[in-house]
Amino acid sequence: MRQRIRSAGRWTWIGGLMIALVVAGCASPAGDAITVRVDYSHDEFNTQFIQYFPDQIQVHPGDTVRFVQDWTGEAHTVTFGTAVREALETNRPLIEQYGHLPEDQVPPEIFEQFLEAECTLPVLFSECEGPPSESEAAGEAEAAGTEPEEAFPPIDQSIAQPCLIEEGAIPTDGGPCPNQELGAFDGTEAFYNSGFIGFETDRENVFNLEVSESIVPGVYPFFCAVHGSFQNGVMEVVPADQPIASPNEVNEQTREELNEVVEPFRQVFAQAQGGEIVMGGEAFSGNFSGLVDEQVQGLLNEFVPETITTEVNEPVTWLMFGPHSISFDVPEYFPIYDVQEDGSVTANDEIFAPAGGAPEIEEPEDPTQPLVIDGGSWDGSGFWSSGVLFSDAYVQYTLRFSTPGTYRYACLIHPPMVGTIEVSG
Ligand SMILES: [Cu+2]
Repeated sequence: MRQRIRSAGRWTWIGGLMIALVVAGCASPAGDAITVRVDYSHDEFNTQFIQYFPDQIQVHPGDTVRFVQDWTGEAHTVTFGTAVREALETNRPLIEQYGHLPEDQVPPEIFEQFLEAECTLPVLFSECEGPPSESEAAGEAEAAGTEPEEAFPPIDQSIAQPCLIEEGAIPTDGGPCPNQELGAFDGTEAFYNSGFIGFETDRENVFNLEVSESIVPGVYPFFCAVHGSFQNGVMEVVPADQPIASPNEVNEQTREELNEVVEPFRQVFAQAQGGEIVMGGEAFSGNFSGLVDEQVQGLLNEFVPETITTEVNEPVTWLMFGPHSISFDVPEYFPIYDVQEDGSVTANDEIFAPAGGAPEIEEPEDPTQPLVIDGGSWDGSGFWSSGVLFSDAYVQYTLRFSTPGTYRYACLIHPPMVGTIEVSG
């Protein structure tokens, strides 16, 4: 399934995806390394942010930068290289200037300029036509009928796994990169990709970037090859004899930036707990499955209220903002992605499809219209899932329960996102 997801009113692409993979721990944390946070889950409510915090850092040659990712269900990479540099240098200022606007308010020539650059970037689920970033293997497999129509496209292994291309083009065959030993980053590499930062803990998933002693001072942009140039940052290498911000000062800046992006979510969360939110001038009330805010490049991943009480065969309706599923009796181990013994990263197609008798998802012809689905009834036993649903507007999903009981449910692409239904007879 390929989704164009306009998150929180921004013209970006967020492959609504999640990864549950375990990789061996990286090198031990460098003592005085600068830390960049990748994504962020707030401690008062679960969130995800398709951003780096901070998105501008200064380092010295020979430094190590710790990229530390919170586990929100989303996969991210840290990707540098001369092959991606130009596109990032074009798009970063465009995003800074226009990124907060809804797509239809961005001047068409700007949008075109953005797309042209974006389409030269290797991005996991690109919507650009043809190479380089589209996995050609996906199209071929579909054409040959070897993949079910709704299956997740194959994962491009040169994005999912570490990849170093010293010179020349980035592979587009979907296979693993011949060289996965990154070594220190010297700034001359064509493609220098961390691969998916693997799951270790909720808070401490680390990619250590070693900056080479021999790197030429200057500006090195980077981005996430899962989410495209909207998730970007810049590392400035400063000569060793010039001062830069200390790791503590960087952390303080990070904290400030996080507080800033969380604040609008705090407000919409409080509204939802009160039973009503206002989005784009429209009021919505009821049960919420995920929340967004127009100002924020991110998602608030909570079911609100956390517990819903209902009666047998009474309809329960959720309003869903952002991509989510409503899933009962979830198998204990149900990763979105898995790492195979040979290191290849594979997707679990079952995550995205309806299960247990839930209706097939028909995407609306006009993606700006809400997606309204009657999920029927669940009898309280066996894995049941709405499938992962998304609409640019919102999804309205209704389900009934034919058996009294207390049921836990979850969103399959956002691991911390869980709720309870109490059904009385
Ligand atoms: Cu979710």
